[in-house]
Amino acid sequence: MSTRMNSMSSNSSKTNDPKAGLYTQLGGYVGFDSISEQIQKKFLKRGFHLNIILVGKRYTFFLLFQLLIFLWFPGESGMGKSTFVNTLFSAHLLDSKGRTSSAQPNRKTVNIEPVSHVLKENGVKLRLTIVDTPGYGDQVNNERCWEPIITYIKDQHGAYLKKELTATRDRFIEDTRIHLCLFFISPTGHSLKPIDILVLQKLVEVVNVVPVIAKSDCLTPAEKIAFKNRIKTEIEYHGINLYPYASPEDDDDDREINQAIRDFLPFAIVGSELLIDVDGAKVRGRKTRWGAINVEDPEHCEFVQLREFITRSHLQDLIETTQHRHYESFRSQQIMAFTNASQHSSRIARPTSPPSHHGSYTSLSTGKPSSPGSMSHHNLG
Ligand SMILES: Nc1nc2c(ncn2[C@@H]2O[C@H](COP(=O)(O)OP(=O)(O)O)[C@@H](O)[C@H]2O)c(=O)[nH]1
Ligand SMILES: [Mg+2]
Repeated sequence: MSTRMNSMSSNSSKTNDPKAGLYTQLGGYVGFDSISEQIQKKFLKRGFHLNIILVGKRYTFFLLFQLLIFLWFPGESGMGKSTFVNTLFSAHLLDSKGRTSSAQPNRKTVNIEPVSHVLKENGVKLRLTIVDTPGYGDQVNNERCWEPIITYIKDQHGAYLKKELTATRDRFIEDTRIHLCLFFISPTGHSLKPIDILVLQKLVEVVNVVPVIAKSDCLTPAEKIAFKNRIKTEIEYHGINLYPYASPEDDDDDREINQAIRDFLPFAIVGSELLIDVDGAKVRGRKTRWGAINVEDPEHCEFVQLREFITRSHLQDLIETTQHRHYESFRSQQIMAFTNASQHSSRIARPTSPPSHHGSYTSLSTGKPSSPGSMSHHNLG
């Protein structure tokens, strides 16, 4: 406290800072500089919600011998989504659908499956929900194959809006809105498929999307660079707006960090829950016929940079951007549609009492308000 006190000026006078406007100097220590500690204490008590959705195309086999294996053991080969999340949070959160023996077929994720865990690190409580999705694009007709995923994301916005609009709303609304979509790209070494582009275009409208090249150990370093550059070119060509976004609030440091992240996109990753022996040290990695892959070695893959970005530098920004960008746009669309619908119906038949703005919900396609219980987002956006 004495250092704080010493830093105070004894005179109460006014100085003019061109940036911050008029400052009034304090005559003694007041104590409101502890607000950051108070906020921290409150936040720590409450904990954080982080919701991540995993999206990927069905893993396609691209080498002849892999095609033969596929014919022998038909089924979906996972993209490594579950393994990657377990690697990222250094905990077994999701079961791998991979084979445990060569005679077993791979199991498939058939439904959108949210799984929640509470994680604790140095007193910080994180309620993490991972939403696994079935691989898109493996039907005969892939028209609108993104719809279940987009509907799920919008449903979470709708549920939050519904709770926000109730007359006696909870002090803390349980947040199931998706803060991050990890988009897994098959390590084919070719380029994105038209279906990948379409799904990406739909996703970036509603959620923060970070693309990753799954199982990048399947590519040689040269293939990886070429594949990455092709993906970057396509993303730029199609104007796909990935996270992180530029913000007017960014200072030079933010701009520099965000540019470094954009240069990495899509992150070439490898996942593994196994500890292997490398030069006498136990590391998380994969042992192959050609050697060992250390997941945490930046020479081997970009896992460390992605983890730094998601958990250490941008966790709060992912949550805030979901609120300010994606949820706000959903909310304003809903409220505008509701206003239009109620104006339209009042022109047709003048109601005896004004419609309640609490808890009702508007279907954008029909323009008719529906009750919260019948809320559905199939027609939205
Ligand atoms: N080569 C390689 N295999 C991986 C990697 N990540 C996971 N796998 C394997 O791929 C199979 C499917 O993994 P899983 O995480 O269940 O995929 P999901 O179905 O997309 O969730 C398992 O046998 C994993 O061991 C990786 O980075 N590289
Ligand atoms: Mg899985």
